[in-house]
Amino acid sequence: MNFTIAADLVNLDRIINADPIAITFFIGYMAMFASAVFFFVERGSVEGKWKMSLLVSGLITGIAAVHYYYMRDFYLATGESPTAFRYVDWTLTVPLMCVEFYLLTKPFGAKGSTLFKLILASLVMLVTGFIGETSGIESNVMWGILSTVGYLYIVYEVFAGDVAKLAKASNSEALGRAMFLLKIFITLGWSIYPIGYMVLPGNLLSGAFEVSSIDLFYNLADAINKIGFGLVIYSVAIAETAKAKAAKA
Ligand SMILES: *C/C=C(C)/C=C/C=C(C)/C=C/C1=C(C)CCCC1(C)C
Repeated sequence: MNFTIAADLVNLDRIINADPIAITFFIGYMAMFASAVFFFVERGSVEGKWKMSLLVSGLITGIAAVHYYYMRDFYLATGESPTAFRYVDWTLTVPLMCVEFYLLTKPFGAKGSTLFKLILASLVMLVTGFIGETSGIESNVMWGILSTVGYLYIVYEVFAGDVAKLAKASNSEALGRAMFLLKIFITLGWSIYPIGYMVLPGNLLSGAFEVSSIDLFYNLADAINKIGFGLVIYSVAIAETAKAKAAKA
């Protein structure tokens, strides 16, 4: 008992005083948790089809909150990067982000096959990324390149493939606005992850940053992409709900 209290105090001391990575795990956990509560509660303020989009945003941030809880503890206990937790989190949440794209374009005719292609590409990206992070110095560049192929395929779908064509054909101002912002997330926001990956020993940025800073990159990127992405969808949902109400009145 006394032993765990002492260990907790040591951990708390690290969070408060010295360790920026521990701090970002701690803040990440709270921010994901608060966002999940927000998206779940706000489902009540939006109309019809938008409820499902907010539910998915709540699930993405809720799943991340649980993983951050464990990642923070793992990091504090071992001082090491919680790679396995990280990839379990992403394997659940990135396909859910693909579902968000699907839900946005579904009223304009998106097909299940588009969703399937997006999810498949994200799984290729994540499985090869995980192998790269755990396979060591000789091969992480090669696995990183394979993973980037999956990533670029998603970018292609959103900029020029099915998702882009449907968004264009929809003539919906709201969807156009959402797509514009989501494209920024998927290019700038998501590119923080491969940059973080490149600090691995033997990779392109190794030596430029400490290896442990990989979690700073990932934690920053997760906050931007999971919470920011959800907020974009939320703002479109609120605007569209107000429009629908005005049309009815
Ligand atoms: C909520 C989590 C998200 C949005 C995670 C996204 C992750 C990526 C876009 C990861 C991409 C990677 C590459 C493109 C190459 C190197 C390996 C990865 C997995 C870090």
